[in-house]
Amino acid sequence: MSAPDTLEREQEPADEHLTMGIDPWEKNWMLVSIVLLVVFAAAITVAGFAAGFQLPGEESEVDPRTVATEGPWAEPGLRELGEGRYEAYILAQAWSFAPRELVVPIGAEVDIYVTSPDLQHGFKITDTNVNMQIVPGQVSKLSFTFDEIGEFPYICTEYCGSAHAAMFGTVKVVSQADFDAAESGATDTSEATDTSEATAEAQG
Ligand SMILES: [Cu+2]
Repeated sequence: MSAPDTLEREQEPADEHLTMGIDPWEKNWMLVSIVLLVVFAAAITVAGFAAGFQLPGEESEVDPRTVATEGPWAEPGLRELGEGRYEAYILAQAWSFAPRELVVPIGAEVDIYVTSPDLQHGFKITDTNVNMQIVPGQVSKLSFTFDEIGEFPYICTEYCGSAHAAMFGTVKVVSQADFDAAESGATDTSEATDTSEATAEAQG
């Protein structure tokens, strides 16, 4: 046996250690990679479906030049869709949110649509998992159910210029009675039926 022949043989793994021609170490790495892929897929599934984490959906594209004057963002705010269901249109612009305040009744399931006519912004509602990137020309949408009474500030989370820190607003989650009272107070102050007590409370 010549010397070069011996060297060549030592570099090859011994045939008895191979499974289907695969080195055991390589097989282990393949197994680890497959397990990791399964773990990642499970994590994304749990986050997306059980924990409600969603990417900002590209619901539709809008023209950033006209979005502030035409369409639903021309009159930003909350609109009722049905029993306990609402939609909120919010415009993020340098350096404010329109509207500044969103009053919702407890238990309200709100579809939140945010867009920007100018720069890239962020939209995060404190103490919730609502956290979106706002890009001009794109609509970012998330749904959230407000089931706790209180004030939840929303802020811009992407630096957008000198007054970025002044860019904030508040979601006020109130009782159904307070919400009804505020609504009827805004439209008809003379209304006094079964909500009269709540109305008096709200006005007092
Ligand atoms: Cu900002």
